[in-house]
Amino acid sequence: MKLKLTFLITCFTIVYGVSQNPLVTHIYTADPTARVFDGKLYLYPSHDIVPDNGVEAPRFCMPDYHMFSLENGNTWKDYGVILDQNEVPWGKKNSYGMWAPDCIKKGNTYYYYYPAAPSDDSAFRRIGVGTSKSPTGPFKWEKDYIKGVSGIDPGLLIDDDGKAYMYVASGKTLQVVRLKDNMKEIDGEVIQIEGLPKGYMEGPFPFKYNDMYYLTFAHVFPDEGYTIAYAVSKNPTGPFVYSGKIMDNIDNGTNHHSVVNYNGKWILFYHWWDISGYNKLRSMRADYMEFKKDGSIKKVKPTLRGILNPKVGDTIQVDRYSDISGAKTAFVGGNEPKGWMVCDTKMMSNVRFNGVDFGNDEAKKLQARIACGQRIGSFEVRLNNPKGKLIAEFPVEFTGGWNTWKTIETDLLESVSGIQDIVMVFKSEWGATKIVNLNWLLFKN
Ligand code: FUB
Repeated sequence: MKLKLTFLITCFTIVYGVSQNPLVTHIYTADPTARVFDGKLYLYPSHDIVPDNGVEAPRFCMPDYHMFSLENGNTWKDYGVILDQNEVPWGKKNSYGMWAPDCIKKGNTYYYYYPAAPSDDSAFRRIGVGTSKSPTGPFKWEKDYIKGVSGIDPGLLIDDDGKAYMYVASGKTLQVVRLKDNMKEIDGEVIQIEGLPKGYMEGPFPFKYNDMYYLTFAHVFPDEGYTIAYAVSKNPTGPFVYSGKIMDNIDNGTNHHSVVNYNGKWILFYHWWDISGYNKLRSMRADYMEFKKDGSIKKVKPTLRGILNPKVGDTIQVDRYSDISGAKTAFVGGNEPKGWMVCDTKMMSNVRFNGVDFGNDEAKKLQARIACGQRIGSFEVRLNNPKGKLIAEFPVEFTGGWNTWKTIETDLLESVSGIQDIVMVFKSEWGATKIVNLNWLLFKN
């Protein structure tokens, strides 16, 4: 555990992440709200940290917000801190309670909603708002919180008629309130949402699909723990009909999500604790989501692979596989930057990684980052399945040990175009249980 906790973290103003799950590895991020503005994908998560020595922090230690955008189809750009807890005009200082935010566009203005502990102690969390002409800020923060409503996890919906609704979680239930045109004041009473199941709920995220209102939320089943669930209604304020789970419990302390349609595909963003091994230090993830013909949502299976397509020139973290057989993954050691590797590669074990974008026959060479403590065997890269077209082959070489890393390179045997699934097949003598440790692959032109 200690090893995992020391895994991170230096925070730069702008950095780039990777295209698999978890989405970023340089800081802990939770509660991802994804939004598409003018065709570009943005993420507005919260930020978990390890408290500094001597700092009295609540169980979730959350001092500020970062935000991210998707660049070049496969990397996440971090814009740094967009709001610090001690810049909240109405907030209690050093309360480390900057929980799940949201951002929405109305007209030409972006409105960023966030919960924080108020200095007047009038509620556990109040909700503040900031405005900007850009989805990436800087935001101008309102001097006071939104009066007449309290709670956590604001989730926003702007209906087709331009009316705005804010959903919040408060007191284990979910509420909704209409906002005035200025988006900074409530319009009418806070409404308790009817038709939802029993059990603790939080993280309401609304969206509209085929003229139905979908309210998705984190829901704690007594014997299962956190799930992601949804309910539907013909009216934004309900009553809603509980319609089932979008994601089962994934052995996490919390789960919190958002749903977005990006380039014609539905994506569920959520969090887990892949890097830290501790459920208060979370990391954003994403997987594709599908609707059935009747409008119900197919349950999403969490994957390591995630959603994006690495291109020629990108590092492919094969330990974030689509499928694995006869091999394992573990944290890398030795002279390697932190990350994961494929290891314990038995004779004929294989790892599949779907969706590599080869462009128009752009790749001519392939690099592999390996560590190897023996000299016998090879590994192949094939298309589609373990017996598919062979596109590259590496004899293994002794690198100095199972934690001593080296980059090796070979020419591609075939021309490859378009988006392809690749499969790495490990070969040696029958009975071999450790052929090579593989960290990443990189196709080059
Ligand atoms: O991240 C802090 C809190 O944990 C969020 O507000 C909840 O939804 C849960 O994820």
